[in-house]
Amino acid sequence: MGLLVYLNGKMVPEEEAKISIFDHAVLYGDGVFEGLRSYNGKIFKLDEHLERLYISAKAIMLKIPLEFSEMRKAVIETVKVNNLKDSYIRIVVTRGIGDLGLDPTICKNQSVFIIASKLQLYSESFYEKGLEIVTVPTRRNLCESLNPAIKSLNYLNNILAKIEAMNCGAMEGLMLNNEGYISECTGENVFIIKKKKVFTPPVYAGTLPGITREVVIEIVKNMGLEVKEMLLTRYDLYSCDECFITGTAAEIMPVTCVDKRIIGEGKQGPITKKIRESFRRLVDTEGVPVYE
Ligand code: PXG
Repeated sequence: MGLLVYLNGKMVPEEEAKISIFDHAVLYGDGVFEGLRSYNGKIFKLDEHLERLYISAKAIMLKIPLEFSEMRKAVIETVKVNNLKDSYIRIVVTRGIGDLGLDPTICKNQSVFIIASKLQLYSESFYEKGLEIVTVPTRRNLCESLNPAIKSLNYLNNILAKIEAMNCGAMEGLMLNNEGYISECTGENVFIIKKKKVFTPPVYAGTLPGITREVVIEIVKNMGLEVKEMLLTRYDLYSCDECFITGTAAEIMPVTCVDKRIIGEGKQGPITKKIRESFRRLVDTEGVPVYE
C-alpha cells in the first residue's frame, strides 16, 4: 500500500516501521491504543479519542512521551502525508523496551506509532439486513481485574469471544459480565429499543465508554426519545423491538438476530434507521479538518 507511518517523531515507510521484540507491548501486551476515523478530510471526535487514550495510559501508569497537543498534531500529520480523506487511524503507545520480567518501571523508550490507512467498510447491504450475533461463553473481564474501560493492548478477552462467535457462524459475539448481565460486543457497545425507549448497559457493567456510544446517546436525546443506561439481560435483547451495536469501525450496525431469536422484523428497524441518518449528518459536518 506504500503508507507512511508515524513512528516516534518520524514519518517512515510502513515496511521500515518496526519496534523491538523486547518492547513489553510485544512481550506482555503492555500498552494502550485508540481507533479513530476521518470522514472527507475531517477527523471525527479527535479530542475525545485522545482524552480516552491519555486516561487509559494514566490508569496503567504509562507515561505518553508526547504532550496532548503534539499527539494531536502527529495524528493530523499522519492522515495528511498519506493524502487520505476517509481513513481509519490507529494510535498505539507501548510500554517500551525492558527485559524478560514484568516490571514496567525499567522500560525505556515508550514507542508511539500512528497508522492512517484506507477503510475496510461493511457493505451497505449489511446495514440493511443487520447482523446476527450470539452470546459467547467467555465473560468480559471483571472491572476489578482488567477494567474494560481501559483500551489496552491486551485484547485477548475480546479475541477469545470473537473466536467463539465465529465458531458458531456469527460475525459478532455478545459478551456478558461475570454476573450474567450484557456488557458489550467484542469491539462495539450494545443498544436496544423497546416501546420507543432506548437502553444501553452502563459502563460499570464492563464496557468501554465508547465514543460512538456517547454520540448516539446525544442523537437519541435530540430526537426527543428517552435513553437509559441500565443493566440488561439476554431476555431484554430477545424481547426488544430493535437492537444495534456501535463502534468507530462498524458505526451503527443493526442487529437482527440474537442467539437465533429474530429481532423485530428481522431487518433494520425504523428508529435505528433515523439514528443512523443523524449519525451520517454528524460525521459529514463535524470533525477536525486535516487539510487547512
Ligand atoms: N467496545 C470495545 C471493546 C471496543 O474495542 C468499542 C466498544 C466502541 O468504541 P468507540 O469509541 O469506537 O465507539 C470498541 C472500539 C477494530 C476497531 O479495528 C475496534 C474498535 C474501534 C475501532 C476499530 O476492530 N473498538
